[in-house]
Amino acid sequence: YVVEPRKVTIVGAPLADGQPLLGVDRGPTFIRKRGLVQRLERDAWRVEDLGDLDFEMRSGLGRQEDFAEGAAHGSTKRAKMVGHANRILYEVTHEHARQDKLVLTLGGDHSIGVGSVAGALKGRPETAIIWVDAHADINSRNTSESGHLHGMVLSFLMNLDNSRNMKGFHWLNDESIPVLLPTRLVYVGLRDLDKGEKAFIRSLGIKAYTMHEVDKFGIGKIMEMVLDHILGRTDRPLHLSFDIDAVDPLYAPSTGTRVAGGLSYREAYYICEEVAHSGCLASMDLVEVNPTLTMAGGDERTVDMAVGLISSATGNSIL
Ligand code: 6HN
Ligand code: MN
Ligand code: MN
Ligand code: MN
Repeated sequence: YVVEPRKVTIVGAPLADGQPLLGVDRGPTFIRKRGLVQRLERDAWRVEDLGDLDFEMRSGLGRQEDFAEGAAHGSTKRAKMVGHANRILYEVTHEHARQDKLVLTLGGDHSIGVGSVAGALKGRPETAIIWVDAHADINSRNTSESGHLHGMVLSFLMNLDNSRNMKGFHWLNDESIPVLLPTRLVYVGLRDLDKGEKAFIRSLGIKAYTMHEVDKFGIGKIMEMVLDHILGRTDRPLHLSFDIDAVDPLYAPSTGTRVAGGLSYREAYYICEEVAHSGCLASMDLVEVNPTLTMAGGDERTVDMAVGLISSATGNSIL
């Protein structure tokens, strides 16, 4: 599968409402400041940067108001705001996927994956997804223990427990947006799952390479198995959803839900290099970068890692 030769669209998705910590909405700004566009241009991409989308709701669901807004409507927090933002993102990513471009979405928290993947699936229905994350992000409103929507992305895309009927997300009930099939998803890097998530993964038979398998087989073999599982001999579009918290906090500390025991620096890069090598990358999210969480003096490791991983996934090879 080949996107229109070397054309990439960058979409900033400055959303923090899928989790409780401010700052992750500034991820796209930090990533651009560290030279993303220049890196892509140097690698011979024609870059169209759409800037940051405007997710403001006129109806007064501002940040200042209680984050626990959701409490009044059951346990899921800020569903209206997150649903609204994702609808906007979905429309933009769909439009550019339809035009055969590489679509790069900069988060924002991982809840933006609802819109970016829905747009990818509508524009390129054969799309398969590699979800690189410490977490499985597959809770439904029934299984979520936190009510945070960044932990529930895949339940919307797969319509588990009828998620598409949640307030804010009705727009997903559109036959032209394919429901994500369990066979079209593969996880890498998992190490912190909720009980209900384990049950979903087992009962749906989703392929999951946790850190245990990374240790056991090594990242080389893992990526062979990942690509074999979702591509086989076919040539379908790949969507890479990369949550920076998949990487060990030693290398990527500036993120909201750190979990020890993650991907090494090289393992993270290797994943992106192999995705590039497949020649099938059609869309990508880089999410959960929150540099404001690092102590005074600043820490550029996490943002640099984000820029480097995007650069590798889009084909910048070492030699
Ligand atoms: N992420 N499983 C936890 C929850 O709240 O549902 C953590 C989710 C983390 C989500 O990192 O994108
Ligand atoms: Mn995630
Ligand atoms: Mn995560
Ligand atoms: Mn290879």
